[in-house]
Amino acid sequence: MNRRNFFQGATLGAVVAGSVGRVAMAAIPEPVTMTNANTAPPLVPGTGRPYNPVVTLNGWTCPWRMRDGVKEFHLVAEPVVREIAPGMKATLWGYNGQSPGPTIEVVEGDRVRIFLTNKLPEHTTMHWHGQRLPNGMDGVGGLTQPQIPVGKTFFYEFEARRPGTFMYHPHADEMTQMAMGMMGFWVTHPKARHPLINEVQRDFCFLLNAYDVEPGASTPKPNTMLDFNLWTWNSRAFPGIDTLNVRLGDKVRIRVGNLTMTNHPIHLHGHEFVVSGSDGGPWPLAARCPEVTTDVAVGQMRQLEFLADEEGDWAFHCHKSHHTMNPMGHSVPNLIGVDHRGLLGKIQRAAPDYMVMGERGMADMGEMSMPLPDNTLPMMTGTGPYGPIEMGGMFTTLKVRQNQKHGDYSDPGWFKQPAGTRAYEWTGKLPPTYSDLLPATRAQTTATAQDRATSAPELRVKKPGGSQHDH
Ligand SMILES: [Cu+2]
Repeated sequence: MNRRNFFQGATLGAVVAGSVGRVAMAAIPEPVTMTNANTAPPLVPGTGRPYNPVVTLNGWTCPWRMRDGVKEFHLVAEPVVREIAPGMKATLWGYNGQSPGPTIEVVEGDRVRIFLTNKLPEHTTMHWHGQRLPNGMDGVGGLTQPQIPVGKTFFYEFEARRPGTFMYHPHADEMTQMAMGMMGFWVTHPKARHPLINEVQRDFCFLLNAYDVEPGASTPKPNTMLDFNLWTWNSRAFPGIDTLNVRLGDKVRIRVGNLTMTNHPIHLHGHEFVVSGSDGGPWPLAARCPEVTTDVAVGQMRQLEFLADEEGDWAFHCHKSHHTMNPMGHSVPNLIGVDHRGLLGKIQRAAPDYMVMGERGMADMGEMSMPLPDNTLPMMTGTGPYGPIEMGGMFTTLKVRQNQKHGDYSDPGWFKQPAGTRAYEWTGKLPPTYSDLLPATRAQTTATAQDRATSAPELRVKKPGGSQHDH
């Protein structure tokens, strides 16, 4: 199925029903393949209970067919070529043409049957992370089922018993198969209004993953445990990660699962969110507190929820600074503050590829267009309205716009900041808009100081060897 057909299938129920009719007599549903890494529009359910679909960042939702009241999906485990960002493609293993595989969306209480065809060069299985299910459907090769041999199709069947945020991945030669990109998202929507599950206008999901691909190569090294060089969301690195585009005033949920080898503190600018749930289920209200960063540990899933009430282009990223970078040599010496004028040329005459960290920091790299080996990404790249963004890896933007239409997920372009609301060079006096703000700010400060004087306990700080100072 190409993108055009998929759009039709996603938006026109009749087309879905027609194609279901055509294959209804077949024993196994035809697998659907995605040919690109774009964010597909939400797949509005044509059959089964209605729900508010999710949008998978640089991904898509797996179409299904209903047969005798059972929702049937067909996943094909196979080698795929995934574009990590424009300019770089990786040779991965995935499902139905992409890594990660398509998101599975079902409704609480649905009976689900998933056919899994193994087109890998080795055996595999599928584990349904977080699900309540019969033991024999848990997908741990050797423990709960025999491995699925090359060329064979197995099926899994269970009831989606609890609503929530889940994922799927193999439990067979795990280190290799997950390092190669085999994983996917799973969302079980509640069958009715749930006291702990909010209705939202935008519901995004993606998985955190990481690869170690030598610059110039395309296949990840599965033996790498810590030293990854591609930090990705749904197997995409900035600037290849699509932006999250929402309408001002939308309630937004972002579901994140971590299948890397380390934790990721996920950080949102300009808003506070609560963690409303995890793969363990919706969290009790008393357990939700405002945050701007939340750590997602390995094997964990988190749902971030917030009201998008500040217009603008807001950075949304992992807060580990090395995870917002693309491939770099880890043996690059730090020469900040070292005057090495003249040195570089001499070394490069002996070793033409030699490169040093800039003596002023690394920012120059954002603008530098160095010759790169084929099929790799600049270390930090992506250009905004004010120049290079100096980011890579796990970084994208939440775009909040007043005139973004309901249900419109297209990129509105860069935010046009109202005049006088952007940081800029001090030239001796403040612009009128800032001066206007000052009296209010001063009054607030005074009030706070008075409050402190009347209510806060007095602090006395004794400096070593000095006199006491009141604060
Ligand atoms: Cu990270």
